[in-house]
Amino acid sequence: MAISYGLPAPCSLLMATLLLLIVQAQSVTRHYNFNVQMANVTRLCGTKSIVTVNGEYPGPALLAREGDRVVVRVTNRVAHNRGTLWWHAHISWLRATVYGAIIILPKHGVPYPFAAPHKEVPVVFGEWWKADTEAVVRQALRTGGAPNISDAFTINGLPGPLYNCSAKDTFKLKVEPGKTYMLRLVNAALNDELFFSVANHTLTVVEVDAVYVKPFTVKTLIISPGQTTNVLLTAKPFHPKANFYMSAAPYSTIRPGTFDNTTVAGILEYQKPGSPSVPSFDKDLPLSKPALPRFNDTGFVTNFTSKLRSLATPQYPAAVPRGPPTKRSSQRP
Ligand SMILES: *[C@@H]1O[C@H](CO)[C@@H](O)[C@H](O)[C@H]1NC(C)=O
Ligand SMILES: *[C@@H]1O[C@H](CO)[C@@H](O)[C@H](O)[C@H]1NC(C)=O
Ligand SMILES: *[C@@H]1O[C@H](CO)[C@@H](O)[C@H](O)[C@H]1NC(C)=O
Ligand SMILES: *[C@@H]1O[C@H](CO)[C@@H](O)[C@H](O)[C@H]1NC(C)=O
Ligand SMILES: *[C@@H]1O[C@H](CO)[C@@H](O)[C@H](O)[C@H]1NC(C)=O
Ligand SMILES: *[C@@H]1O[C@H](CO)[C@@H](O)[C@H](O)[C@H]1NC(C)=O
Ligand SMILES: *[C@@H]1O[C@H](CO)[C@@H](O)[C@H](O)[C@H]1NC(C)=O
Ligand SMILES: [Cu+2]
Repeated sequence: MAISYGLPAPCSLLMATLLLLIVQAQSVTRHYNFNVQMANVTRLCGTKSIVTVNGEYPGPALLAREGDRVVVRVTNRVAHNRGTLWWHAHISWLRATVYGAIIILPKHGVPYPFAAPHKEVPVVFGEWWKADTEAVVRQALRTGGAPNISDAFTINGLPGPLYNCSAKDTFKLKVEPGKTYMLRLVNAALNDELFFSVANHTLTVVEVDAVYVKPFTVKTLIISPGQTTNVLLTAKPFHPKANFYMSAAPYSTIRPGTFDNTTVAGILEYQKPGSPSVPSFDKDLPLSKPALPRFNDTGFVTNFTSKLRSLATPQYPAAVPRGPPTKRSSQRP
C-alpha cells in the first residue's frame, strides 16, 4: 500500500517495519492462569463445594485491549475429567461455525468400561444457513420475529447427498468388517434436538455428556443441542455388499414449517475383503436408509431417555447423593 504513495521500495519496507514496531509496542500479551478447582462457598446460610476458577466465584475477569494477545493456561484440578465435550463461540451466532469437539481420553492405563474400540471417530452435528448467520440474527432482532431456520444440517461440516449440490460434501465412515467403532457424537446445532440412526446397524450408548452410562442398544438415538453421546457401532462380520446412510433429523413438537425439517446423511462404507495394503471401498453399491421416527415422536424420546442410567459400578462410581432414600429415588432404583 505504501508503494501507491510513490515511495521507493526500500523506504516503504522501512515504513512497514516501523508500523509493525508501533503496533507491537502498543499491543501486549497478557497471561492468565486458570486453575479449575473445587471451593467451599457459603450462600443463603449453607455451604457447598462448587467448581471454580482459582477458588473465586465468579471467576477472575479477563481484561485485554483490542489487538492484544491473551494467553490463558487452564489447569483442570477437579476429578472426572475424561469424555467427549465440545467448545464453541458465544458471541452472537458465531457458534454456527465456530465449534469443535474436545476429546479427553482416560488416563494412561485406565481402560474404558467396555472393550476398547478399533477406532474412535468424532461425529459433530451442525446447522448450515446459506445466508450470513449474522444477517439472520440481525434481522430477527430487528423484526422481533423468529430467526430464519437453517437450510441444512451437517455431519462434521458436511451436508451430504440429500441436499442440493452437496453429494461431494458427504461425511463417510469407512469401516472394516467385524470391527467396533466408537462414534463420539456432538450436537452442535444451534436449536435442534436430533434423531440419529445408521441403516441396518445398532448403536450401543456408553457415555452421555462425558459420563459413562449403563450400556444399552438402540436403532435410533436422540441428542439435544449441546449434548454429547458416545456410541459403539460394530460393523457386520462380512462385507454386506451395500452402503448405509447414517442420518439425522430433528425432533420437534412445534408447528411444522417453524423448524428445519430436513435430514442430513453421511455414508457408512465397508472396506472390500482381501484388501491390499491400500484399503478400497465401493461407492456404487446399493444404499440402505434408516427409518427415523416421525419429527414429533415424543413417545420415542421418552422411551429413550428412560433408558439412561449412570454406570455407577465400583470401578466407575457415580457421584450419587447418599442421603436417605426419597420417594423418587426409591421408585427409580
Ligand atoms: C470443603 O469443606 C469440606 C468439609 O469441611 C472439606 O473436607 C474440604 O476439604 C473443603 N474443600 C475445599 C476445597 O476447601
Ligand atoms: C429470511 O427468510 C426470508 C423469507 O424466505 C427472506 O426473505 C429473507 O431474506 C431471509 N433473511 C435473511 C437474513 O437471509
Ligand atoms: C434444489 O434444486 C432444485 C433444482 O435446481 C430446485 O428446484 C430446488 O428448489 C432446490 N432446493 C433447495 C432447497 O434449494
Ligand atoms: C437392511 O434392512 C432392511 C430393513 O430391515 C432389509 O430389508 C435389508 O435387506 C437390509 N440390508 C442389508 C444390506 O443388510
Ligand atoms: C418440511 O416442512 C415443510 C413446511 O411445513 C413441508 O412442506 C415439507 O414437506 C416438510 N419436509 C419434510 C421432509 O418433512
Ligand atoms: C405429529 O404431527 C402430525 C402431523 O403434523 C400430527 O398428525 C400428529 O398428531 C402429531 N403427533 C403428536 C404425537 O403430536
Ligand atoms: C417404548 O418402549 C416400549 C417397550 O420397549 C415399546 O413397546 C413401545 O413401542 C415404545 N414406544 C415408542 C413410542 O417407541
Ligand atoms: Cu455455550
